[in-house]
Amino acid sequence: MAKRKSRSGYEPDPKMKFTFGLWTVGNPGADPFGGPTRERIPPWKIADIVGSVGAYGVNFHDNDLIPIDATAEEAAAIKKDFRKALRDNGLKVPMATTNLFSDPVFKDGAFTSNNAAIRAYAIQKTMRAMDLGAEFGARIYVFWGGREGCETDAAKDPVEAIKRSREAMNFLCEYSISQGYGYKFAMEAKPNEPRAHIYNAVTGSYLAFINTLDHPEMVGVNPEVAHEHMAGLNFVHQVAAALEAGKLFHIDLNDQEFGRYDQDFRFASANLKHAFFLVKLLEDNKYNGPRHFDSHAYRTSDYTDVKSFAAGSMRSYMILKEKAERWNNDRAIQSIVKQVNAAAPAVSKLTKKFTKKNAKALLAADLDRVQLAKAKLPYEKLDQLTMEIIMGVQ
Ligand code: DIG
Ligand code: MN
Ligand code: MN
Repeated sequence: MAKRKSRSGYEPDPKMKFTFGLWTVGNPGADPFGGPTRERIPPWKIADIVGSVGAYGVNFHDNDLIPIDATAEEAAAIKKDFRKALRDNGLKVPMATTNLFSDPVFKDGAFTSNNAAIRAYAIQKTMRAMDLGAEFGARIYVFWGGREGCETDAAKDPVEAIKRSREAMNFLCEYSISQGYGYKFAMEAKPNEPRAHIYNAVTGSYLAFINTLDHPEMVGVNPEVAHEHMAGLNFVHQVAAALEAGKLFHIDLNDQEFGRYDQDFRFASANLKHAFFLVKLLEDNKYNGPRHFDSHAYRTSDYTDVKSFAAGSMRSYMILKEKAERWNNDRAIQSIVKQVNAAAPAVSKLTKKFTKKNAKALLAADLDRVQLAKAKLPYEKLDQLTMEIIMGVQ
């Protein structure tokens, strides 16, 4: 059996491209029921914390970096300090995005607002944020429509909302092309919060929406663990659908109790089994995009504990990555996996491609359902072996 690594043996691997948003490590701990519990720190200081735990990079919304009301001089000074911190810490900026949810102007949506001038302002703001992201080398651009929704369907026609989203996305794809930014756009779903109902509630909604765009090849998805859990879904299956469609352009890792508000917990800190199978899926499929921790420390943490949150996020991923390798190399497990995947070449070749001959042969095939139903499926044993790897006894 592979020698277990020492406690310190799970350093973040640069090939994992672990990233944190400025808004995650820099989250000052406010919530809807209370103000900040930590001092607000500038982007350069957040980058120093992210660099100190050995992350690959840092991401930002336009206004995480440049406040919406900053003067040109203030913006220049902020960017100078931030650029220095990126250099000093060897950090990259793989992803950028737009804050289309904080300012009151977006209270009834951005791209889907009922006000045409606000829709235009949202697109303008995104163009400027795309410029800013490109300035720092970002090649992935995330769209999270936190305000694209409603509290009452009396307010907006959901079909019209889709058309407005499509108009914005088609325009912004063309903008990226015309500017030569080479962005890969990644759409992030969420079922609710802050709106009572958010359009494109789950990743699957976006996988359908993308195909209706003028440049579907430029657009993929950015699934987030907490958001699909809020919808009561199996996150691993949503990511599998995105991977299989070649649309997993980015991923937001965190954790979440089912049936709760968006908790954005530290990765793997709530549902260890789901986290294990997610890491296994990403590694088995050689996902090579950034692994972004869109999460934040408990409100009770000081910045020393925030560092533990960030380091723990990456460490848990590395530990689960090793456990996934154990699972793939475990003889007892692999022998069950082999046993339950029964081949039947005489008939399976018939359905690879339809022909009248294959259809005739399949209709004539002797397939005895009673006999077939007797196949052994020792999933209890398989799951116990899996759980023992997760629990650390294998
Ligand atoms: C929330 O889960 C959203 C926003 O934080 C951001 O727009 C996006 C980027 O990861 N995730
Ligand atoms: Mn979230
Ligand atoms: Mn997110």
